[in-house]
Amino acid sequence: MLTPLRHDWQKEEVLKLFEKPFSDLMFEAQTVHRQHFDPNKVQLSTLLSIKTGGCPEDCKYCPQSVHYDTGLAAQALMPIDEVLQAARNAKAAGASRFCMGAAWRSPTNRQVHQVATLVRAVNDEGLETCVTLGMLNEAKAQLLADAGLAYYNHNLDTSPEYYGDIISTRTYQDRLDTLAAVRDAGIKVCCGGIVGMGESRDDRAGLLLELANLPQHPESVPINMLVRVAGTPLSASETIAGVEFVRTICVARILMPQSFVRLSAGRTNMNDETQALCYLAGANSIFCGEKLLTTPNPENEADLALFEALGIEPLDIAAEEAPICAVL
Ligand code: SAM
Ligand code: DTB
Ligand code: SF4
Repeated sequence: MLTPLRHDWQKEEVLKLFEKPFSDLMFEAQTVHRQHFDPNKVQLSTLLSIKTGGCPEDCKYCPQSVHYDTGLAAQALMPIDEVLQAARNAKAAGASRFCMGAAWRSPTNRQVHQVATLVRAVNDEGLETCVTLGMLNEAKAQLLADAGLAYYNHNLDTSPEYYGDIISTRTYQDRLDTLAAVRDAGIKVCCGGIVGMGESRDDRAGLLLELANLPQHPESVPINMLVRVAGTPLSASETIAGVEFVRTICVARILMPQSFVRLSAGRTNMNDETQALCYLAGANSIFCGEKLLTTPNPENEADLALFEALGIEPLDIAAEEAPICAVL
């Protein structure tokens, strides 16, 4: 029987999943994963920072905030020809989705129109589009939907309880409001968070609980491991153990059976074996390409070699509409 989609998870239930023996948790995650996806296919997205640095928000993990001196050079909105060249390169490297990120608190109307032009141009290259621009109201979300935007990324980042320790310049409710505006405009939602910011397991459970109890599960759930950037307040955070990270992936998979769970930032600090465990646990999407927004990502050759060793193939979105229901 297929695992039903639930939106009424309780914190105790989620914590009980985290506390299971690793082997039992992994088996449950794999069982759910195989009901909905081909376990040997992983979706590839590529990131491009189209407007870098100088952001007025104070997110303590972020190298792009003006509040912290990280030595990052700010850059204005990238010209369309450079964006298109990057999109073509991403497609040639096997990416099916092209994600453009801007270090804004919230885009102005003019900026939304400029990004809408980029979205149309990237769509014309035969790539799915995703953008992450900060807070949106309904009218701005609608403009992006009209341009053919497939996904909007906006993360909850952590649990409601820990959130205030990480960001003071926008509220959790602001984030939920943006997600509702995106959903109402008919754009698919990409929403996840970051682990390894000094949060407790309770907070990791709290983040996944919030995501799973949204009115509709995000189609894409990026789980980032904090990239510790010198100059940010979180640069000296204690690393999260690989097994605890894999547990987080397992629980995300169990709570949101039909969502793509993306093993996102932080892969340069993971060995092949930890990444392999993440794929076993139900992670079925990654960022490929040698840069995230401002920090490094594994080299393409390393990712391809690991895929080869594990028998994983990139998911061809055009050929196979996902998620699928595999026969057990
Ligand atoms: N400025 C927009 C916003 O925050 O809404 C969009 C870009 S912002 C860089 C997108 C996401 O990247 C953040 O929500 C956060 O989850 C993630 N991120 C930023 N810095 C990170 C880091 N050092 N390690 C892991 N994830 C990070
Ligand atoms: C997401 O959840 N992770 C990506 C994407 N959405 C925009 C961003 C990761 C950024 C890592 C730090 C950097 O490269 O600046
Ligand atoms: Fe700005 Fe986004 Fe970085 Fe926060 S995460 S400082 S909003 S770019």
